[in-house]
Amino acid sequence: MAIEVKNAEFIFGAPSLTAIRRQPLPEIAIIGRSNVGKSTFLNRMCKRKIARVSGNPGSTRELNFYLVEGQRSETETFGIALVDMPGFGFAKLSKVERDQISRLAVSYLRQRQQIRAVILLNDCRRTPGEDELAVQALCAQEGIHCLIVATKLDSEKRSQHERLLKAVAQGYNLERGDILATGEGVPTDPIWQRILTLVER
Ligand SMILES: Nc1nc2c(ncn2[C@@H]2O[C@H](COP(=O)(O)OP(=O)(O)OP(=O)(O)O)[C@@H](O)[C@H]2O)c(=O)[nH]1
Ligand SMILES: [Mg+2]
Repeated sequence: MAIEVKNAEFIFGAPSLTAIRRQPLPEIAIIGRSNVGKSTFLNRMCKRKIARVSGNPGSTRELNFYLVEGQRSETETFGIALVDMPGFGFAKLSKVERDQISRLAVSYLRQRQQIRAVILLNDCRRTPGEDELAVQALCAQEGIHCLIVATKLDSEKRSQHERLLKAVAQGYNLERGDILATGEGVPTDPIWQRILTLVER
């Protein structure tokens, strides 16, 4: 049976570490460059428009927490929190603002007990930059699993997909099979399967 999302809703936004509320569910953080498709990814995973997708990059300055509940088999349910993080590398923000955002992200990743994994989104047409590699390194240092998901796959011809995904994987020093992809019309089930495996560890 395919994984089915039964309920998904915004629970709270946190502009600072102290504003992050207690909540009992395991958390999966969605992180990546501004405009990479984090909010779209969250909506696609939940099959609902719950996160705001903006044509205005850099508009998310908070950690936004979403409760996601569903059915993973006839008999088993699941509940997790997906955390939409502010995008990094947005050039139009001031250095002070960018530093604030990255401090918030780093301290959340370092200090939050129930974080189970990071989903690091990477445009399928780009190889990772310094910021993406810094997130991968931070996760390794903190012992947090970092799953790379290549975004906007639908914007490229099918004949190019494997070449692009191999290049993205290589940029992270990974194998093609280590990374997953998303885009319009790309099934979300393999990503859900991976997320639920990571939550169970
Ligand atoms: N073709 C295509 N476009 C996408 C996809 N995902 C996102 N986009 C477009 O990319 C732009 C940014 O999408 P968002 O989901 O808002 O990106 P974000 O990473 O949340 O951006 P910030 O919150 O500003 O960091 C929007 O114009 C989306 O429509 C995708 O899978 N395919
Ligand atoms: Mg967003």
